[in-house]
Amino acid sequence: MTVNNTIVCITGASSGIGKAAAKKFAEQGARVLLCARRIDRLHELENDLKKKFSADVFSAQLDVRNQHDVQTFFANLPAEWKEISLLVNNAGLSRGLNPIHAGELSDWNEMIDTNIKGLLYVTRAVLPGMIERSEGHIINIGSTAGFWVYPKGNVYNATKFAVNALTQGIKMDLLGTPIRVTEIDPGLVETEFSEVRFHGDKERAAAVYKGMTPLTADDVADSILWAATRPAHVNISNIILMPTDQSSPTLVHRR
Ligand code: NDP
Ligand code: 8X3
Repeated sequence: MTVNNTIVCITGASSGIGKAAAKKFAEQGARVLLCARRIDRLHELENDLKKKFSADVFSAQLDVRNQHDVQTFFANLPAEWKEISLLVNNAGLSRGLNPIHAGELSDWNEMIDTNIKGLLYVTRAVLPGMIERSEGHIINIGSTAGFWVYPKGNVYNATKFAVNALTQGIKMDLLGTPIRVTEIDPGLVETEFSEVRFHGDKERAAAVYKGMTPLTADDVADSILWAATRPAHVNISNIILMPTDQSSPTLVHRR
């Protein structure tokens, strides 16, 4: 299937995997609808995509945690941006790496509100249009953290296990429709992810990838594009991808 001229909505497009996916899809001629809280970054990306690929881009400031804003935003999209063919539920984050008895409740709430509830709000707003038009694809960004729990990963792990359950559940509920549902599950990817997890501690974030070669955001974007461009009768359920230097969340080869 081609994504040329189709509308691809990517949440969390201001950084990392979402930003790399926006580039990849724009390069393929998709019309990209980009959401994140940092609108200045989205405008920068929009200019870049327009210059490099003459892309059609719509940028929007959106906090996926805000149920009302999500509903209003998707309900009021301009007519020429309403028919979303591919939704990439990418917005997400981890906060903290503490044992459960020392966890920050605000960190827990932020992860649950973003990774689970945010994904649900956006999906609920976009899916009815896909069902009405009998076309569409939802790609959720899960994680290896949604397959294997690791020490101190607790709530982040739980949110990604939830994404995994929701991906399976959405696919079941859509059986009999042509809508495809996929989850992409990366291991270590060097983005702003660890800096966000450690509340801006760049040194601690850099140590996560020290002495090993992590995945890049571009590697993950490649697999998103690949899943999206299979023939219409092929539904890629999951793609688990890890760096060659990683064999489980806790087994990482460092030089
Ligand atoms: P980044 O921190 O680089 O990017 C996260 C993106 O999510 C940003 O664009 C951020 O935008 C957006 N975001 C966060 N909270 C919200 C919100 N409330 N509303 C809207 N957008 C939001 O990290 P990654 O690119 O690595 O992360 C992307 C996804 O990949 C996440 O779901 C993460 O869990 C997952 N993942 C990451 C891995 C890794 O090792 N890096 C591995 C496996 C999965 P803004 O702050 O502008 O709102
Ligand atoms: C991100 C990968 O292992 O840091 O989901 O949780 S990990």
